[in-house]
Amino acid sequence: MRIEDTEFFKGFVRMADDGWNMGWHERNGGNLSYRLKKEEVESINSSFSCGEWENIGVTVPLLAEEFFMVTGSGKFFRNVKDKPEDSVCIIEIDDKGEKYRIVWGLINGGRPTSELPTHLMNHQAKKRITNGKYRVVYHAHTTNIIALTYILPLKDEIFTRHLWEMATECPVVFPDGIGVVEWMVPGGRDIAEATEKLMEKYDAVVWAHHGLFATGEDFDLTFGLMHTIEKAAEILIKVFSTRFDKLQTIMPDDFRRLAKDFNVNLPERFLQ
Ligand code: 2HA
Ligand code: ZN
Repeated sequence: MRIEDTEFFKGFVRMADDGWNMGWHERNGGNLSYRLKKEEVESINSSFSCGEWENIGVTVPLLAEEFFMVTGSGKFFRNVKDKPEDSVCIIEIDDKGEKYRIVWGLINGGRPTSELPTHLMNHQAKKRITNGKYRVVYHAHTTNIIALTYILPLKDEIFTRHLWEMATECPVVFPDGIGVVEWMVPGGRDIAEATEKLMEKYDAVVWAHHGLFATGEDFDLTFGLMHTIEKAAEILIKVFSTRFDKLQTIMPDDFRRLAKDFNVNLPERFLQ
């Protein structure tokens, strides 16, 4: 079977395009991953061609020998629909959960999403807790959730309660609440571990001044959770009418740490 003709592939591409159309994926912002079912792998593995094994950066033994479809690092959600073979890939995890290799996609080169450690640690936690039911992890730069991280205390209880108040369906859609991670350098093990810890309790975790992670059983439920939370945040922003001062923000030293990790030059005159 052609990979492009499978239901999971079509669902993945449609979800990426929906996210783009929501305005949550400026430039290369955001990332998406899906854990394939055994029968899905068997239906397509004749078209695999295996790359080199690479370190994941975290260890995920519970995901040994699993396959994931993931967006590529530096790739734009805007292009997934028209150029999926350039924008996404399928990866295989090794038998120890320490390495991955690309088996399909990213035909013009590249790597899986820079947030692969967070995606895989979230998948590992959810696979364990839900007995394998959850298969999707989604990260988006949701405008109104990000705005709220400048004006609300960064506490699970406060974010959850405010968002629950914004629409009656909210406590029904996310009864366990949502978690909040304070500002951290993205892309590494520390933020992956902090997020995973909260994903043991919640299906969605806010990254302060950055975006939101959502997890779920399938594409519909995961996209729906992201959409519901972001819509509640939009209502709250409208209610507040932006009358607060910022309670916290990204600090000069944080920008300096970011510059170091991401190898960019941020002139000091902007950081005084
Ligand atoms: O560039 O969203 O968090 C992808 C991201 C990093
Ligand atoms: Zn991001």
